[in-house]
Amino acid sequence: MTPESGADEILLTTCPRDCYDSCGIVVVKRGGVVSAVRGNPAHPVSRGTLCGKCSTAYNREWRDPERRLTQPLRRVARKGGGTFEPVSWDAAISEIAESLQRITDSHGAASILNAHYTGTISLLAGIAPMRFFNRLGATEISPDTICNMAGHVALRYLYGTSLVGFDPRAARDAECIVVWGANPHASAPHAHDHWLPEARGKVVVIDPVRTPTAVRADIHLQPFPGSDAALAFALLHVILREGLVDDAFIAAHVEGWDELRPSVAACSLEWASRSTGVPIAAIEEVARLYARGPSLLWLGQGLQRQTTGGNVIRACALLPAVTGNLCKPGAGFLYLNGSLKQRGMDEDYLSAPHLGSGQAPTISHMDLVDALEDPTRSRALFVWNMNPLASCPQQTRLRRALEREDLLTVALDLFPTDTTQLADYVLPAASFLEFDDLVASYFHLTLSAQTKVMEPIGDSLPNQEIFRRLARAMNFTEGEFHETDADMLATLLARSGLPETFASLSAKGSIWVPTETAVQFENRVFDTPSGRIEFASARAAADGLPRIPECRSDPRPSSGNLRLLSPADAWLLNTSFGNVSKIGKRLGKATIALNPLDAAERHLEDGEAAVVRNDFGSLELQVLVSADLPRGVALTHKGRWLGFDPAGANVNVLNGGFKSDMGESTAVHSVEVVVRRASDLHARP
Ligand SMILES: Nc1nc2c(c(=O)[nH]1)N[C@H]1C(S)=C(S)[C@@H](COP(=O)(O)OP(=O)(O)OC[C@H]3O[C@@H](n4cnc5c(=O)[nH]c(N)nc54)[C@H](O)[C@@H]3O)O[C@H]1N2
Ligand SMILES: Nc1nc2c(c(=O)[nH]1)N[C@H]1C(S)=C(S)[C@@H](COP(=O)(O)OP(=O)(O)OC[C@H]3O[C@@H](n4cnc5c(=O)[nH]c(N)nc54)[C@H](O)[C@@H]3O)O[C@H]1N2
Ligand code: SF4
Ligand SMILES: [Mo]
Repeated sequence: MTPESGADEILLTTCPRDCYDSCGIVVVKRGGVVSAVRGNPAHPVSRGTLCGKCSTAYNREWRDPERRLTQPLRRVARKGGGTFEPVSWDAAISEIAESLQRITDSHGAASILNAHYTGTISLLAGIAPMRFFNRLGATEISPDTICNMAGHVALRYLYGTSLVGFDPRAARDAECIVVWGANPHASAPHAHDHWLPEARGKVVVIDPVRTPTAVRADIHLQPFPGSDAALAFALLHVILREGLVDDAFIAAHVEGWDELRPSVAACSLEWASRSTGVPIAAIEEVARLYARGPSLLWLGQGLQRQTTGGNVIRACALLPAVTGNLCKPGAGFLYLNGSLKQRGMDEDYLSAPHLGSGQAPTISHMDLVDALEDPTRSRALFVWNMNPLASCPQQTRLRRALEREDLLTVALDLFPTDTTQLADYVLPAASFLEFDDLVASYFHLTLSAQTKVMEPIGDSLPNQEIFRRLARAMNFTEGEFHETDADMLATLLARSGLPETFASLSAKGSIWVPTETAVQFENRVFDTPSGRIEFASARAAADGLPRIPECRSDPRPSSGNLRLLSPADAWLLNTSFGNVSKIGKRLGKATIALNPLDAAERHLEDGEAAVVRNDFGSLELQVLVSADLPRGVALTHKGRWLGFDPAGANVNVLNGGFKSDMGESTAVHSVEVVVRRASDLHARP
């Protein structure tokens, strides 16, 4: 790349946030110092621009030693008091190792909880720490249960995998793209800006909220949250009635159509329209368009964060197989392209499950607070790549549980967060700009280099190095704990069969794997017990679930209640960037959007303060009256930091942690609340 004026070096790297886009980045260095982090014009996704949040944060707080954690810290005084003293790495590591040994001897390693998620999705920093936890035998807080586990389980019953979706490049052959329960405007900004507008087919968005992506779509269906299985069955009903079923595809690849067909035939369009709020004519139009195909179906993660989210995904995912929109160009469905194998990456090599006994327990994030409240179940908690106090349910109880003086909490982060405030040891993690790694996008089929462009700030270290040091301090002698980052990157790439070294990949930024557009399930092999697509699943039945997806809809909220959605905010990435001043100014006060009739019924006006509450907590939010929402639905966003709210809480103070029907996964979009004028409540004696 040609250096721009005044730049003495230009480096390519990749954004490793938990985002569909995995943008390519250009880093400009002047006088040996990073002077700008921006989009790589040559990158097929970012095309020269990063999203607003990253271009803001990466050029400010993320490189600011005054804002980052720079030294290991040890708590002094009361737990949660937020007073820490700096300690050396050696002292921190040896003290933590000694405590872990003591806990293992007295209570067993299963009483050490490992809570982590996707603060970074780069491979070494995201996965290699699992070597330590597998060897230790700690209890893992099942990562995906905070996000998307219901959908994974549902798709595994049906197709045998949730991790191999359509290749987005297939859009060039698609006549129709359905975006169902995803909001790329916020969660995949470049898919919103480029991929969808450039698609030649018609775009259908199915979302209770009239999102900016829905506004731009050719057709927007606006179902009530949790009613999507009814909508899917109604679409199937039209497809069956009008002879649009692909019988040949079903005969060749599907188990259980005969079992399912009666409930499809019996699904009344009048009932479905009443349950979902979607007009019959719109259901018919989308059914015909989708069935004609070739069609792509993007199943978003918002779709399954419901008490019946597993059934919803199972029902929606019937569509590609019933209409034969699969195994051919321009067709398929996508939940996540999360298979690292597809990109040639050996995940087991990185996480080394063989180091454990194979019986390491896991528990759901929905049950984390129960485990933390019980000193017989939890003696220590590790938190890395995550800010659970802000992102997990049962916030009030969680805070109290984290205040337990007899719980050893070790938190790794780039910044002092709501969660690190409650830790015993806070360990400074290096940012993605400060070490080499690899990033595999979970949407586009890219493999990218995350290239070190500057030295770690202060004494910070990459996650994998912190756990390597802890492993050695605990006398874990296995070779895995002696491999350097460079060793691991070289091994990963050597095993991938790709003609790349880290240096060659870093020079390119990103490559496509495979080079040409992939056809989903091209070999027509499905990793289910029958080897076919299982509409009827004996495995689901054995797990206590219905054998076939059910035509049903969540009941509407009880009288006076609203269903509260809290999806991704365009200016936050989960909780990341909640501490970025410029973004905070832009975000302003946290809002709750209400349909004009719901607002009027509560005598609430735009801009007024509302108290939002339920059995789990209460939160003051500013009312935003918006015709973009159906009646009965309220909208706020996830990711605010508690420390920036006058009451020290965010939306998860309202989340009771109810589970979805599959995978013990979050049902956060099923939360119900009562909304009232704050002034009425304050006026009360
Ligand atoms: N109400 C509500 N709550 C939700 C959701 C919702 O829709 N509504 N969504 C849920 C979903 S989908 C998810 S995925 C979770 C996400 O919840 P979290 O995983 O808690 O959110 P993140 O912001 O991704 O947390 C990442 C933390 O990792 C830190 N980090 C970044 N890079 C590194 C690194 O290299 N090393 C270390 N050690 N730390 C790093 C960041 O500074 C940040 O503090 O939230 C869930 N919570
Ligand atoms: N800017 C930004 N980008 C992000 C994130 C972020 O926090 N901020 N988070 C990242 C993470 S961890 C994840 S998991 C993804 C999530 O990104 P998405 O897959 O887009 O999921 P959500 O943002 O949870 O919700 C998407 C849409 O689902 C809709 N929805 C909610 N309930 C229902 C329902 O019952 N039916 C239907 N049809 N739609 C429903 C919501 O109104 C919302 O518009 O985004 C990633 N990208
Ligand atoms: S968060 Fe997403 S859109 Fe923003 S720079 Fe990173 S990958 Fe790109
Ligand atoms: Mo997520």
